[in-house]
Amino acid sequence: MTFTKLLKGLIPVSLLATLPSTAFAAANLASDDFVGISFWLISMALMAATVFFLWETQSVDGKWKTSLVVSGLVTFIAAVHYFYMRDVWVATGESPTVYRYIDWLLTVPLLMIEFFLILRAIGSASGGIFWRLLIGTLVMLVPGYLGEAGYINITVGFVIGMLGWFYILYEIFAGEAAQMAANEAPPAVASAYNTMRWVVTVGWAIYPLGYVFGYYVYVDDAGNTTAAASQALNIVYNLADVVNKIAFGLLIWYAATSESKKAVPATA
Ligand SMILES: *C/C=C(C)/C=C/C=C(C)/C=C/C1=C(C)CCCC1(C)C
Repeated sequence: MTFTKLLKGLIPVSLLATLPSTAFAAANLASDDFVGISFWLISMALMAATVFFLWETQSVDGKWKTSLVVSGLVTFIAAVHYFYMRDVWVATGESPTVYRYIDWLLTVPLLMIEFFLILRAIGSASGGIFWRLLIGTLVMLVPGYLGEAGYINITVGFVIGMLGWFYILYEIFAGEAAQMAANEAPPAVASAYNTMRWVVTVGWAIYPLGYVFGYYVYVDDAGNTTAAASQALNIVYNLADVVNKIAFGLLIWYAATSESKKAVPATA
């Protein structure tokens, strides 16, 4: 193993060493606390996925490396948040929404930019694709947060957020990104792109549905989400993140490794 290879392997390991300590959760997780257990399971899965994606950058062509690094950043950022959320949950029996939003504010734009990155790896994707996807995510998330945090009306925040999401869906199903994928993507990339946009449609629908259930359906007389609903919502969000962050990253990994394998060997 060469020195640079060793160095590359050390990067993910040293990143993980910076994870917050979690002594409180470790000492207090009850064996029937399924929300806590799901936080625990998913945090481990996210951490393992991070090592995997970063490690695999070594076996793909240069132009695919950025996509895999971004997948690894998404699971890394989420893993750290899950460590915090797990500890807060075990300590208080609550999971403040603000942690989800801080995570989303970083990971969702990165996930959207993956569409731009894989298109850039196969051709010359325009900067417009990048900006439209980025702005769409912010229009989706920021009003959602303002609504949940009480700065604006809950319904207004929800409606504007939905428009942001629809704007993203338009771009990846019918806009410039979709046209480029249809015209230029080789089969493995086209199939990954197609599955990725269905993840953004079906997998992502879980979060606005959670908003509807948590604020309109399962509310007590004071207008707060009931405890049972908030437990169920946390488990559902946690499982959703497995699909939307880990499986999404695996789709990119599939496109990247398939394309790298078929590359013509260098003459040397
Ligand atoms: C890894 C985390 C992901 C993929 C989170 C995605 C979050 C959303 C798709 C949130 C969507 C929302 C709307 C479409 C309307 C307003 C309320 C939100 C922010 C929950």
